[in-house]
Amino acid sequence: MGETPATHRSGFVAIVGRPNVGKSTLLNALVGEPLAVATAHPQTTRERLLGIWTAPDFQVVLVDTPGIHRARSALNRFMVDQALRGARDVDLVLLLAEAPAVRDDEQAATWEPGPVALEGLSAIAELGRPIVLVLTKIDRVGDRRHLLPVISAWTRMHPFEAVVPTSAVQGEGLDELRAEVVRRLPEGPRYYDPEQLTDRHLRWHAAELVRAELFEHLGQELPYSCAVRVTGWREHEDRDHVRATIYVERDSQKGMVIGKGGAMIKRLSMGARERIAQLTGRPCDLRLSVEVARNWTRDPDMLPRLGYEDPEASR
Ligand SMILES: Nc1nc2c(ncn2[C@@H]2O[C@H](COP(=O)(O)OP(=O)(O)OP(=O)(O)O)[C@@H](O)[C@H]2O)c(=O)[nH]1
Ligand SMILES: [Mg+2]
Repeated sequence: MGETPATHRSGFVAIVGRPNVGKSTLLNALVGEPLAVATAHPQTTRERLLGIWTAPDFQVVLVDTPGIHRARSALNRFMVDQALRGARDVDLVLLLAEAPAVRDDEQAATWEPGPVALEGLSAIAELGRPIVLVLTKIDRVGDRRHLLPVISAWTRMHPFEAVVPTSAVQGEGLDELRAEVVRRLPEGPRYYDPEQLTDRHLRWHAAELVRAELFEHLGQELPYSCAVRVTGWREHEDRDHVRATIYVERDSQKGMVIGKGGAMIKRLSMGARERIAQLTGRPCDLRLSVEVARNWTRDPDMLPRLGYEDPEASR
């Protein structure tokens, strides 16, 4: 594992916030690898994922989480539960909020976080861990001076440890964020081998990459009705043979995923195969099939059968 200096720091740091604020993108930017699927669609992330960020003098175990929202279906309740579990017992929480698009000084001076954002803050604050507020997507803020009143408005809501404006896409603010995180971690050893990047198996990541393709090609609604499981993985000479099943909620959705003459499933399979090959560094043959798991997003008994089950929940 290699020697670590006596002052080595380590700990668990949760990344939480509303859907689509840039949690998965930030995890990827910090670790420097595309570990978590990030898309333009809210509620992309469904499960916790550990991203292991190792440097000579620290190891930060980042916890990516689903967006906190008002959940109705069984799947959405599972997602919010995953987010809150992710922020429990960590050394530090990064609460992400998008830097608001304000037009002028007056709008900036009177801006306040909305009620749903504040609900998210109070759910996290209840867990009692120290919180750093991370303002995201500042590359979209025309006049950076407008960030100051926004930061003041947030700090009136909670005694944050620090507030760090960032743009994960442009790499801005990440050095400052790293410094704010590492100085708050206790001295301690590495928890994971520095070669290890996540806590998930290759199969899990492959299923996520198929989901990323679904978000890219299936329109606005359908991806939310889909779950993906990898059902087979065989290494044969220089390539992997992977089988995966896409579960949908209704018969009509099955037709949409397959497409006319199988055009859509072919397209999905080609895209996902590329993504999996990039992950493994080897060519991949991917066989996708589609099955109906009727109303699975609303049926708490179905979720574990499709892989949505927290190992800690049953302990
Ligand atoms: N302009 C800009 N866009 C960003 C930035 N960070 C993330 N995004 C975009 O915001 C969208 C959502 O990003 P994600 O990382 O998937 O957000 P998330 O918080 O993980 O979303 P959920 O998993 O759905 O809760 C994607 O289209 C990203 O490309 C940023 O720094 N600047
Ligand atoms: Mg995400």
